[in-house]
Amino acid sequence: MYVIRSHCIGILGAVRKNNVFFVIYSVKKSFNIHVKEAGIVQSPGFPDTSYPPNVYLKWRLRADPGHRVRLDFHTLILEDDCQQDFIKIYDSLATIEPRVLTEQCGYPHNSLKPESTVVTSRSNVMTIKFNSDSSIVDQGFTAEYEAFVPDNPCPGRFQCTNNLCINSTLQCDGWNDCGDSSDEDGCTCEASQMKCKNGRCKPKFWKCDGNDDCGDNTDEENCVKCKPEEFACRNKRCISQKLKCNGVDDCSDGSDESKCEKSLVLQQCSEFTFRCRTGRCISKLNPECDGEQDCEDGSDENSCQCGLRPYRSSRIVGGQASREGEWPWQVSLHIRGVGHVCGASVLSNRWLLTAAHCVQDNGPNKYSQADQWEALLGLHVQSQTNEWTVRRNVRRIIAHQNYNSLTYDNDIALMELDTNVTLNQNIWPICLPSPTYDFPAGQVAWITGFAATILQKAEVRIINSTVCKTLMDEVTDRMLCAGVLRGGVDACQGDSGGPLSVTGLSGRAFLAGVVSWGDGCARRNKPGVYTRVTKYRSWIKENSGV
Ligand code: 4AZ
Repeated sequence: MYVIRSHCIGILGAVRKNNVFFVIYSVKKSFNIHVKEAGIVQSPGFPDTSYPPNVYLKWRLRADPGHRVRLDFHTLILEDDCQQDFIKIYDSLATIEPRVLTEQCGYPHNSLKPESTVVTSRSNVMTIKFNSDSSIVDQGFTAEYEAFVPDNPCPGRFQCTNNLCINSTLQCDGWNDCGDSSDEDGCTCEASQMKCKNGRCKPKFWKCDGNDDCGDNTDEENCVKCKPEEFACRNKRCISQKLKCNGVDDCSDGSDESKCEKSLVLQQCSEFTFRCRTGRCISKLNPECDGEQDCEDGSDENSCQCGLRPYRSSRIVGGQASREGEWPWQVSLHIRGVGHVCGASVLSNRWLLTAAHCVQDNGPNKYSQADQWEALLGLHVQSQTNEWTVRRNVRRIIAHQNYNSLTYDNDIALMELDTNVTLNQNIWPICLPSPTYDFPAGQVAWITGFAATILQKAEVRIINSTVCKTLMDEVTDRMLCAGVLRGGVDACQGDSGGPLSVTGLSGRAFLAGVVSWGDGCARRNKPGVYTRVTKYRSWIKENSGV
């Protein structure tokens, strides 16, 4: 829905000067549109590139007499300063201030799909004016317009309080489709739903999944069977709160001592403890590369040249396009003569990690052969290499021996480059989590990929495995689900093999998953499924030495 291609308008001249190519924009254009049914307006360049500086565009939308015009913004990513870059919407033909319906600028935080902004005219004419200044450029906007008859604004559909029309089946389904929640007010919950204290209905399987789905946290209350004065161990035992952080492993899995000031060296290891190189285990949760030495031998802080962006660039681009150098472990894997096919992550100056399904032969395509591949590291925009970009041939591909092409179990593969790369500000390894690293449900994670020309990023959340198993077919313990259950944000085909990055408390990024599979892309209640990297820590070490 977001990938609506636009033609580039407004290039007035291209000048070559000292071998630098300048494109000069200066545009003033008006469009007259007769609104019969629905259509789309969008800023030039959207969604692939930034909108140009110094544009002034005007769309005049005119519906038949007796109708009104409705404008629904799907994406809005403009400079955050309404003085310079803005959209103004007027009711009627003349763009005079008393006729202004609204002014829009800035962008909603970290969201690929902003809450809809709906504007309706009082007459049958609406004028949209878009201005941009000469300086910073953001991604732009896309808005859908339609004409309606005022006494029947949403024929066959549900009318939200904010005047948006939505499909009637979306009413009372637990999701805020209107943007103002009016489709979820006053609902009677179905058998498969639970009733929140605030009156909302939510799917029952969301109870106790670590996310506040109700909005008032009622779905997360009374989840643990421990009494209020008790502490819930990760192994499900209940112990007195008083025993927490008392220097004794009362849970016997270390979890009552895992988030304390001092880490404990434990008598016995468990699936929740960190194993130092000496073989002894410590109680601290996720101690690796957190800047503090917790193991006596310091092994929790060894091999920590990873996960921190070495330098940060200052260019600010809003929305889903990432900044240059923001994801220095992202790799674009190309098939010779074809181009980008899959993503991968940098593990070291010689090794990449990707998905096994990217490197399977497919009829005449011999994707399992190393000489078919080319790895592009430090890339920000496809087909635009610069001094930081490195192209390497692939020496060896090691796909997991137990990869199952039917279930996508063990969807993981290593790629060895033919020569080492020099790590730089745009090429940097991501940290590998130890087998017991905890990525709890509800934690924020980032997906990145080259599905569009500029490296895209999107914020998702780790999803509870039990919940995921009810939503997706055959999710094994070696898989991890992440996404936005409401839909609209997800990884997709060209992103396969790429990273699911999670930033730890230390600010370092850890590789939680490898983009693997899904039931379509960005569908409601169909999260993305990722290879759970913690399960492959020793396999990676044995096969690559990393
Ligand atoms: C794919 O075809 C693919 N929505 C990758 C990820 C997802 C779906 C499909 C997740 O490679």
